Amino acid sequence: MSKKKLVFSGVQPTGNLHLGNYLGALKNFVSLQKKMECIYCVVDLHAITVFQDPNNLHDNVLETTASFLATGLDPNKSIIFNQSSVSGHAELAWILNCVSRIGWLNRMTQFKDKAGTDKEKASVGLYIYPNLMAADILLYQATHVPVGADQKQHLELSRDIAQKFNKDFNCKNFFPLPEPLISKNISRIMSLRDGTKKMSKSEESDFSRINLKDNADEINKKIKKAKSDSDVIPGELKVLEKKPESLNLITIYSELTNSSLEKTISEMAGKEYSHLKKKLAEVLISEITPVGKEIQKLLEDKSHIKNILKKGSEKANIIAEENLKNIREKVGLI
Ligand code: AQP
Repeated sequence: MSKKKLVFSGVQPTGNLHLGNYLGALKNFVSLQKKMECIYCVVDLHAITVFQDPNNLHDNVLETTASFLATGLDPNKSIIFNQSSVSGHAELAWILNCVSRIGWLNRMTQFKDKAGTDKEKASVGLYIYPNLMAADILLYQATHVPVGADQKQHLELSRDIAQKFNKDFNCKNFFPLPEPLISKNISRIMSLRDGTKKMSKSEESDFSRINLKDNADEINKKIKKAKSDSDVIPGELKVLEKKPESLNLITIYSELTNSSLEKTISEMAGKEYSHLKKKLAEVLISEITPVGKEIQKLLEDKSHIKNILKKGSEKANIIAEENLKNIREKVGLI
């Protein structure tokens, strides 16, 4: 099998995409599409590891695809499709369920976070979610996976699974070991209400995140209400690190203005947070609201979006089937 560079990544259609998805994943997806072959997937099978209302799920798949397109993903350059339309994901996931070890899954912190205190009631799907993620990547022999830092542990598991498969079936280098591509500055965008939690679609309070579809008014309100500090902005990173909400606002501002964190801190040192918030709302409005408007516009023609997904899944299926043929052979399946 060829070991050329190939990017794979996915986003769950679990609701409005937000600034964390945008800075942690989508922006990176778009820049990679200029340099490498890329496959971007709306991972609907991952979404149902937590119950989704079927009508909402259907709409969210279309909206997530529209968000891909609105941020600049081009279906003529990248393969864009939804996971459940290529059955190879589920088939390989089963094979990898038999390669992956219970002890490895028990170490996954995302399961612990998402399952909460009553783990017995979490779905089995949520528990084995990382094996499906490994299948997503390995099905295409992907070599690079752009993700936010929250997914680093799952990526490491994918590498362990790939390595064990290669060893168990005596096929050295059969699966490439996928490399995570994690942006250094903005690996994790945190909640606007609690700087120790990541910004997330499923967080109850809408004030915890900036959604890609928020209008200028909503962005202004959310940034004004964002937790910060009564002191002026400190000039040292060490001091800011003890104030996670403040550091988060400065990190977002520095990312959106393409400036280094150090430069932004020295520019803001000694100023009131209201000054930072005003500037931050301005840059957010100028970068995010055009994306939101484009999402709305794309959603007016759902058949166009469905058509893009259909064409993408046809292309993805060809690659998946060819790889699956070899995988079945290695495992001894007829
Ligand atoms: N806060 C974040 N900061 C940086 N990157 C983030 N990503 C998600 N949140 C942040 C990255 O976005 C990509 C798609 O994530 P996902 O939607 O598939 O799953 P998730 O990480 O579980 O995102 P959410 O918003 O927290 O969804 P829910 O609430 O449904 O679980 C990934 O590359 C992720 O790293």
